[in-house]
Amino acid sequence: SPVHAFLKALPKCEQHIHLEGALTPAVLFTLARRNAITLPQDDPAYASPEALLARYQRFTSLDDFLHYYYIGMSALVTAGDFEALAWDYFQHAAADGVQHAEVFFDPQAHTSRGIAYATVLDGFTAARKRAQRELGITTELICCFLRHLPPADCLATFEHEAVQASYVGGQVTGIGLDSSEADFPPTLFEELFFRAGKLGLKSTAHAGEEGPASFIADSLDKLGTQRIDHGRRLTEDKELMARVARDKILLTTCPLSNVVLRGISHVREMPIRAFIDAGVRFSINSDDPAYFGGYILDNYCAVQEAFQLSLKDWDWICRGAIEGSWCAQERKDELL
Ligand code: ES4
Ligand code: ZN
Repeated sequence: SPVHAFLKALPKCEQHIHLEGALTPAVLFTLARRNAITLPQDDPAYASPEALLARYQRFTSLDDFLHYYYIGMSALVTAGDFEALAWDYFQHAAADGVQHAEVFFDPQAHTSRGIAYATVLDGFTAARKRAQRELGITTELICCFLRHLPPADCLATFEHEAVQASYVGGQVTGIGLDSSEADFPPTLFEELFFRAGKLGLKSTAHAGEEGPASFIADSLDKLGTQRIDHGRRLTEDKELMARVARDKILLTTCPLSNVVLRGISHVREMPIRAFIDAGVRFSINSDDPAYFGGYILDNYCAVQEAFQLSLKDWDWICRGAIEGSWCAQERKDELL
């Protein structure tokens, strides 16, 4: 349709995609077999890729999803596995009209099961180079920390020699904070974000996905993040909303994710109109495309179907996503 073609052609930036969330059931089963990884025998969801995909359509909460997400990534072992995963995502992104992608990964979920950080990084780095060369899309890597783990574990990972080298070497642009939100407030991670800031790293945190608006305020005030991932519950604090608009803080929203994980019951409940009216900058993203039934363009289409935005609205959304990106100014100028 003309609408689909219009949305596809928009110069999109994706800033909220977990590379491990691009692992499809089909690839998961292939890698598990190849790497001799045993999937849970006591959960019928692991009977087949089809059964697993069907289970993904019945998530009840963020934690229900995360359970499957962490099991899924246990099939990733070699640098080639990580490269193939990221390359698969970059191809989807390019096909959807993404020009620039800033992608998350969860090192602790790999190092905790004996996979070296260098293995993960080497795989992703190879895929990024190929994406630039063969697809013409630019990418940045954002190293996320798992907030359900003790802050001391997060600090230890941050200080690990190979991790520090990836910051100094410029392979990693910034840090993020993800996993289960409600019981793990941002204030637990002040030291981590302070140290990242001292190194000149950019930072962002998941906030206002399942947690309250105060987690958004604390991420900005106590962690010093430049962006907020999700941020859907910002509308619960109108004063904070005005400040986020004034300071041009980018929210990286994920409409289909929020519906699948039951934060809202329909995309119509996303505060898209409220954000536009208040001048709050936001981007539209896929989060975990293999788990939530859609890549970035599916999210753009769902938003358009729900809100019937104007050309001017879309131009403003895409402009905000470009301006809120962490790439060099010259690249932004190309995209604008
Ligand atoms: C995530 Cl949807 C979501 N929320 C928090 N952490 C995550 N990690 C991967 N997907
Ligand atoms: Zn996320």
